[in-house]
Amino acid sequence: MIGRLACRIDVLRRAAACMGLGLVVLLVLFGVTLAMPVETWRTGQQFSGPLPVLAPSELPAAPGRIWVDADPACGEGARVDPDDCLAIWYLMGLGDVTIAGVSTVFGNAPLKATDTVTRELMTRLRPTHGLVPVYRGAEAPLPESGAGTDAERGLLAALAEDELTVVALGPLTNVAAALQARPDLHGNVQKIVAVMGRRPGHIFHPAEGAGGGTLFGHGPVFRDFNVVQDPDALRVVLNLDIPLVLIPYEVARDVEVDEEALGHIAASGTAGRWVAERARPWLTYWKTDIGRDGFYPFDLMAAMFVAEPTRFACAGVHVELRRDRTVFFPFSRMPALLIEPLASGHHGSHPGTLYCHGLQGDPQPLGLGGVVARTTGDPDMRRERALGR
Ligand SMILES: [Ca+2]
Repeated sequence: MIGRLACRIDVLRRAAACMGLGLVVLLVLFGVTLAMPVETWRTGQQFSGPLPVLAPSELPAAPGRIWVDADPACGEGARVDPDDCLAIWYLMGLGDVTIAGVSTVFGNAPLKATDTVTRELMTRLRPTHGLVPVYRGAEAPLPESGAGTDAERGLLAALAEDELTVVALGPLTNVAAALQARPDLHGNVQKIVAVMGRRPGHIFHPAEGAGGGTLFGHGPVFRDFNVVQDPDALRVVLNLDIPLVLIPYEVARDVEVDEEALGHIAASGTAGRWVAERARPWLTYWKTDIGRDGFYPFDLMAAMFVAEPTRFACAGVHVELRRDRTVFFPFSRMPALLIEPLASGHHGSHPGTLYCHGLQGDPQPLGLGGVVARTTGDPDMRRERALGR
């Protein structure tokens, strides 16, 4: 009996030792994986190949009247992007664009915060740029929330007056709720400019081996935030017969907002100073955890597209909302808005979609409402794009 018990204890000891050894091997393999160099295909460049570029004459003209739907949360935390605030500040500075209204949506922060931040920003912009009404929108994704909000009523009233372009900087909840309620007004939506979309296999990985303080320099990986926040709203928008312009991570990668750019923005006036101050924690996060001197200004790129569409390299694409099986767990399980070039013969949905994947022409400063952000000017990326023309 005692001999049998000793034998069992011995087996258990050996099993525990094997498990321990296996765990150590797994940890070593995990560490080696993280320490491996980061291939550039993770940003969607080499992996997917070049995309065609439409001629400037084929791009939509700059709109005269827009509606901005946004989830501004600048200053609401060190890891909350200030992009909506920068975009609204920039759009308000465009002399030749009328902003019919600004609606707020949950996203970067709960609605209570995004609505408050928007109103604070608009109050600071009002003395120099005039009054633009703000409409409170959805506090949760469809179908729980979205219908019957001030945002929905405001957008529909503006559409009933005249044509406009919708600039959607957050989840599409408000836009979907409003437009699905009134098909008769769809003809007055010139297009929807939305910050989202990616190529299959594309992971939003801003460190790209640049260093940073986490995971051997691999740094954080971002989600296609506006897609995953409300895929049902996106599905509604994709089923509308309204032209769609996608401003993806990929094009934001062409521009960095650094200390110098924030300094210019701060020097522009009261509102610029407020926005720049609230953007600094985000810049610090990019410096310390991502290892870059500046951050990619996602929503600001959509605002720049409104102002200067011909500066953008855009391709006509098919789009599909589905899982991306070319990337690894857990990203493959998230809903993804994936694009394929029109020429690929892929059967997607929603005709009339532009995917603006880069900036056109030589690297040069982009106007930022009278100030300047430098372009990153990645020569390999531009060469690939030139080959795609
Ligand atoms: Ca946003």
